[in-house]
Amino acid sequence: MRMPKKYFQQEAETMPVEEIKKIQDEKLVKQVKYVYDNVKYYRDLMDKKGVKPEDIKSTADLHKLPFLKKDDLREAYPYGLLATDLNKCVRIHSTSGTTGKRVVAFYTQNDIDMWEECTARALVAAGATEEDVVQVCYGYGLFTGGSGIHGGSHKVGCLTLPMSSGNTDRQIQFMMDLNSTILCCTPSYAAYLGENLKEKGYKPEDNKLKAGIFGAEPWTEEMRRDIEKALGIKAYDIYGLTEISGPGVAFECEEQKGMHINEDHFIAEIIDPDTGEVLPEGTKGELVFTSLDKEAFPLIRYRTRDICILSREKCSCGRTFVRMTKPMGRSDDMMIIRGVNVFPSQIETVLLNCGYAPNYQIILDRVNNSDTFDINVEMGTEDFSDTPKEITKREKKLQDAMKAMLGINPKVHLLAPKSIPRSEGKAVRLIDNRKRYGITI
Ligand code: DLL
Repeated sequence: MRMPKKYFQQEAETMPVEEIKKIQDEKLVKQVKYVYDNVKYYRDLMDKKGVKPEDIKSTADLHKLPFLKKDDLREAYPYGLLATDLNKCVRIHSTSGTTGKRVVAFYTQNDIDMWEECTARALVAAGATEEDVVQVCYGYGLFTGGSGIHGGSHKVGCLTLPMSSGNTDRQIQFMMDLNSTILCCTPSYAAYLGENLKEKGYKPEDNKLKAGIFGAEPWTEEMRRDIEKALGIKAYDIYGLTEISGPGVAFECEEQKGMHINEDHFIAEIIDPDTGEVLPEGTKGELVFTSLDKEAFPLIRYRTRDICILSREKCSCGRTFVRMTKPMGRSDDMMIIRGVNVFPSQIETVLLNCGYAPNYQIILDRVNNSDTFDINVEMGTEDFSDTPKEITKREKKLQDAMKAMLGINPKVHLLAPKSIPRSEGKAVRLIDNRKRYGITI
């Protein structure tokens, strides 16, 4: 058996912090000039703030630059933030926007290579070598999970099983017949697979899995322990977002104490979500990313809305990249349901498009490690019906419209007018019973 390599790109992953800073300084100056010259949207934002590319001489000047928010992406949809000729782009991926328009991110071949190197780093940190069989059950398609990990797995030289999500019986059959050694999926699906394996009479030692790389949604340390026990593996966290590339912006090493951010490609800042002020290391706040190498869709000071803490404490794995904690919450109202990002404003858009008033309530819970998602919606007094057949028909129609907008299927319940309790102040739109299990997003 081949000894696992410790790092995919040792030089980059273990370089002294002063060197990381130097590289970031140089790349930042170039990237800011590049966006200013090539993206009118940025030029306007910077001009409005009175800052020119020449004002940015190093990362110490980063705070002078304007933030970019998800709303900017909606405003610039679809090509407004594209920094290169569309002919140079080879792929798009997409994630939820706050209303009907989705976020679309573009990639050149160099962008894809850089991203796949990041996911390869994550795989190697979890012990991957070319002898491994990597079962990728993140979704393939517009979602970045499947193809991002898939590309990294190729770079490491692993045998890659492009399973995509769902079809649990086939997942288990391939896992057992093809001897998968590394499992990549959302943590809730990993837990679900563990339960299914048990139901089918398999013990943890019956599979050949040694590690799992799980992310795209919040999960707790308790959940990590359950998954590790159920599958007989070591479970690693991985973080990322479509806007910045996808999975692999940050990844866990064998220490399992926070995720190393790939700082040769991205600068991370923590800000106060209310004031925008940059906070010192070790303080809890909103994570902001600046890309350093992206060609098609470079983002400067992009507000992720994820709340976390950064730490530069030395890590025994030898990597020098700063570490982020698991996201501890959001500074907006985004929910992650079965690994899919959902905004209440998307639900309101569907209701309005389908002729309903936005009197609704979202109820989330977790049953057998899987999210349940119910939406109660009031009927109006004019179109009220109490015929069960008619109600079922309307519920189905609304449910289909929700599925088309959100990509996941809620259970829609139509209720009599005025049956959702009115609150004195802000409407209580969300009842998230998953908090009982430590899930905070
Ligand atoms: O979820 C990318 C990804 C795919 C990451 C596979 C890891 C594995 P988006 O769909 O754009 O991209 O969603 C990004 O998901 O801002 C976080 O709020 C949340 N998120 C991602 N990873 C984690 C994680 C992908 N490990 C949003 N823990 C981010 C908690 C996570 N939340």
